[in-house]
Amino acid sequence: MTALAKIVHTTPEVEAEPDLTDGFHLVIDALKLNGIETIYGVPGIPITDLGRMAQAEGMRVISFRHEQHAGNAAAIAGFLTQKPGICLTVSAPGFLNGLTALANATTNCFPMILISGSSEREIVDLQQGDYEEMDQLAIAKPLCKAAFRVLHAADIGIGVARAIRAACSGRPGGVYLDLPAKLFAQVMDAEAGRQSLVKVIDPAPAQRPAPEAIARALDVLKSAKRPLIVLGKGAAYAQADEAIRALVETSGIPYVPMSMAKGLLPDTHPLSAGAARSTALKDSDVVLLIGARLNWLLSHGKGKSWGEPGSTKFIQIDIEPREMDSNVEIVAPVVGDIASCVQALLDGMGKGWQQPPSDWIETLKTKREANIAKMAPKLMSNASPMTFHAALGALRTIVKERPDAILVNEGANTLDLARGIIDMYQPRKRLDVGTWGIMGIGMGFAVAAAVETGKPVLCVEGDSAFGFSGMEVETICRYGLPVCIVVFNNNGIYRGTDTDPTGRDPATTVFVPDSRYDRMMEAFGGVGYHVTTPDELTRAVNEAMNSGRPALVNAVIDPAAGSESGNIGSLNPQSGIKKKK
Ligand code: ADP
Ligand code: TPW
Ligand code: MG
Repeated sequence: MTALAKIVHTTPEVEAEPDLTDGFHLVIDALKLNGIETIYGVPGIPITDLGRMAQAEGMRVISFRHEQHAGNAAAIAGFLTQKPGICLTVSAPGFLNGLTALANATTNCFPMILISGSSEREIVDLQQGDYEEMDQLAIAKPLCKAAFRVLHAADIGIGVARAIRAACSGRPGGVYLDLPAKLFAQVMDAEAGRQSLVKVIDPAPAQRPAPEAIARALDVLKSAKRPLIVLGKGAAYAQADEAIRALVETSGIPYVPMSMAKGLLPDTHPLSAGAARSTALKDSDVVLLIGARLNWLLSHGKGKSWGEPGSTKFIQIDIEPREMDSNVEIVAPVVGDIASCVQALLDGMGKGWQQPPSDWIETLKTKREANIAKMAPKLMSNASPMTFHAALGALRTIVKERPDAILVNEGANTLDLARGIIDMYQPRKRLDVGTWGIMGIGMGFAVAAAVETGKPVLCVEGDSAFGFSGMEVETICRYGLPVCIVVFNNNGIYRGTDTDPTGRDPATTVFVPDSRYDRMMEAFGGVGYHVTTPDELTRAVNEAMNSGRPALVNAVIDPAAGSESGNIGSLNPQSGIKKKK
């Protein structure tokens, strides 16, 4: 059903007026026509009624406490569904709050559309000081893939269509759509309005790779003695799960998953080299990148994570041609969508494909088993307070028993150690801080993961990380979402043991010691748990996840256990000035 509004009431004496529609209803109709059923946002002038009307028209409108979290929800909804997630905000400050999420979505190649109300062009452009005045379009432009403004109700259909296509096609990303307040109230004939809407046909068309590119890639792969596949979150996004599994298994090439590609094949797969990552990167001679960029997370494809310069050849599958050679030479660029490219490689391998030399497979298997064995006793520790490893050992078992649950993860030690310790078994079940290592995605991702998939969500949060979006526990309670948050409470950022050398203030990295985050959840009617041992943690999380109700487990972690910046301490600049002894 469309949302035609009878704006003008007819009376018996007056000739019947034509049916009318307005900007509000056209925005809703345009979204619904394109299969978009959910909006994440924060209400206020001029979009309060848009949210109300969208709800009345049957859309799901999830209201947050802060736009950044609504934006993060929209972004991860985009990642999970391949449809742009919608974030709706008010003008200037609400827009700016949402902008961080839009920029982060663009950086991570997640399709989303930030729709912000704005104040009147006439006043903004003359800088006459309107309510929440800001040139939002100009500010958004450098931070997203595309930015559009609609001034006439008759253009809403095409504006929404452009935004959807820009977000989803090619490399996905964030799009900004500026809707000035006056637009919402503009009235037009309902039939003309209906005609003006555009249903985007095939928003992300298949982009088939050139046959020469596939032949070149296969030649390079065939020449490899120690080949490796790196799966990135682009591969997870592409939803080409069966083809990717077939490529790995047919080729017999070991693979390393990037963080959000974990579970594309189960981490326990015999060809997974995740637990032998360092050896796999360093010793491989040919690397096939599938939806993974050679950015800082892969040491830019050079340096000490990799073999001698020139000893590793890269083949790269990516939909974005300009990604090729961005850091090092790509000897076989394969430009196209992952589903098509992977299928073309598989077809080209045919029956006569030679599996990689067995000594390479054995090397990685031995390394992987050694690393797993080395880790095992740490995961069993019963020390109190808990170490990160012991607490994560407990959660690892829970995730193994609940493979369809979605894991949201942020923090420093809490992130890096969870990524290594918690095995994933299904695609798109691990959502985390992504390309920027951004703190604050936790609750927004959790809300959207629950709303979009209906699956239970387990959030594993550093106490600092949680604080960035913690107020959204109210949102989680309000919508009664099946989200269990575990706060790894080590009293601070990285550690809880630092002190101010002058003795005046708390150190910059510490929080109120022994805080009870569980009580935040109780404040809004959810269930709080306070746990100090792995057994208590296991019991609490199982109880919470069985109940399907919002819960927060305050897990006490040894404040001395963490390391500075988790695994990336080496990125910290060091002062050139020697400390006086
Ligand atoms: P990770 O952080 O997991 O290494 P990145 O975000 O760096 O992953 O890389 C994801 C890459 O995937 C981007 O370069 C993006 O262009 C690409 N990508 C996203 N979707 C597709 C797709 N459907 N087909 C091909 N490439 C894609
Ligand atoms: C938006 C810098 C990286 S990790 C982190 C901060 C503040 C928090 C680490 O403490 P936490 O984890 O979560 O308690 P743990 O287990 O090590 O104690 N602002 C933004 N993003 C980032 N990445 C930072 C600051 C940072
Ligand atoms: Mg901490």
